[in-house]
Amino acid sequence: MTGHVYRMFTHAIVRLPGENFAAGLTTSELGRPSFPKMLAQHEFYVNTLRALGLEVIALPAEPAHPDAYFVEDPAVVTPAVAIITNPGAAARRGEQDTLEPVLARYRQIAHIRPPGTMDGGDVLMVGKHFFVGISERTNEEGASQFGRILEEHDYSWTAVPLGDGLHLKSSVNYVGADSDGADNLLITEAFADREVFQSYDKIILAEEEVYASNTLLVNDTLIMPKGFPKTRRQLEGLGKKIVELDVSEAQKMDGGLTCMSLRFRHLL
Ligand code: CIR
Repeated sequence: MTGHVYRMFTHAIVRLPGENFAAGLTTSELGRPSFPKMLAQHEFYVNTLRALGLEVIALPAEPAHPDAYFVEDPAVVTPAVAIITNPGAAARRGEQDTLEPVLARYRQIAHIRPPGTMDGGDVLMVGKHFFVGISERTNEEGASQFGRILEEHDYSWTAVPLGDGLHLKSSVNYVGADSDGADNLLITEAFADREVFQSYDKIILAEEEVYASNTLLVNDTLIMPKGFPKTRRQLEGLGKKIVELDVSEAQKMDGGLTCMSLRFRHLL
């Protein structure tokens, strides 16, 4: 299949982690995260986005919502519309309220309404097609509402029941077109056989490196978590610039690179 001309991002929204970020939801058993380390890693992340040419809008922490710096979950930004979600975890509902006015400066707004739930971490955009994970956070109703909004804007979509993992993007991410123009997915072995991903080229993660699935493509640079040498070698085959970032503290909170920003192109 032909590769998509990658739409360059011009902006990113991030939110500072709050002092109480360790009170967020997590299933990981990687130990208690450190706030100073988290802040330093977050700052490095923001500086990396800036170095790649993005204007970064940094929102203040939300003390009532310790997971709110994972801004990817309460909203999904497409070129045509920003969709404000109804986050799947009760503790995260409300994070979207302070994000909406910021996004309204850049996009028409649509909403996922209860009983629909959705986390943006379940939404993978590949060109004009969207894969939507059905997970503990995103229910069928949330996915259908999202699908109807997409269809109004001429996007297509496919539901992907998850089984394993927190979000769809914990297992599969788009890592761009290779030199032949083929679109590539970085994907876990468990997902690689799924019919829905059949038409893509796939880079299959080593079992011990599945966390590296959460690699972020920004303007033809791949930002990957630090310390996954096999995945790095695999990604080098795509011929893109690669930057490794230490996100150990976000990982302890079940988050990663894609979760900590909302990237988009400002359409003038
Ligand atoms: C949560 O459980 O909701 C947060 N601690 C982690 C969210 C990570 N977000 C993402 O993968 N998009």
